[in-house]
Amino acid sequence: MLPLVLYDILSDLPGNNWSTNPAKPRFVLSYKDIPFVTLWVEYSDIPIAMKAIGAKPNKRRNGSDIYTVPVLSDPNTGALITDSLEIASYLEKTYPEKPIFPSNSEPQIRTFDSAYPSLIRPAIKFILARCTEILSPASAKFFMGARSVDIPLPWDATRDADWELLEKGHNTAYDWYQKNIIVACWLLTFKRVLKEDEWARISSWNGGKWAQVLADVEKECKLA
Ligand SMILES: N[C@@H](CCC(=O)N[C@@H](CS)C(=O)NCC(=O)O)C(=O)O
Repeated sequence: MLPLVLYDILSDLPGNNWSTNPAKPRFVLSYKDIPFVTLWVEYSDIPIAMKAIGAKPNKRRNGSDIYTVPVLSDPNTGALITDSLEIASYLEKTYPEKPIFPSNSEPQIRTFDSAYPSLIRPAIKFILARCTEILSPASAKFFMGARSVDIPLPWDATRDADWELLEKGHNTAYDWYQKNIIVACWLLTFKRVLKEDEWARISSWNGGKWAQVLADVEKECKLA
């Protein structure tokens, strides 16, 4: 099998590997033990480089075209795919071993993927400011131009309030994970059907997470 090629973004960090969207297919490729190489692209060169290889543009929120990474090229099939989740779907279909969407969870994962940025958006300015610090001057300038369309300048990396907002966003994300009703339904059965010491055993896993999940769902659903 020929190694697949992942297009990702260059940075000043040792080993690069910092950008959220390319991280998704990188995790998937690695998880599935699929051989791949990475081509690191300067942020400011993304449109030129992606056009040059014939990658499809992505869409901005207003419907206009934008060239983005990640892009994946698979020399084994000839596929050239734009967009992190489209790549994940392709990898799942083409290389089904070690599934990444168990129990038909792809729609749920896609929903989470599109909802998560709204949780951290109130705190995004200081993250964007930090990103400019790890890019080359040309890429930092390009990045500021591209991102300030949606998130207006100035970006300030020092506001304490942003830390609070980031933590608040993650508390919500944590809640989404904790209060998974399907998991809670199983936990309910375990609690009711298993012996007391057996349920205590499950309750002790992951720092008490599972008993807490059930308690939270019961409380939320007013069945406590
Ligand atoms: N929905 C796309 C978004 C990709 C995306 O926005 N990539 C950024 C880097 S993380 C990019 O290439 N931006 C180009 C630009 O801002 O001009 C995906 O999931 O791949």
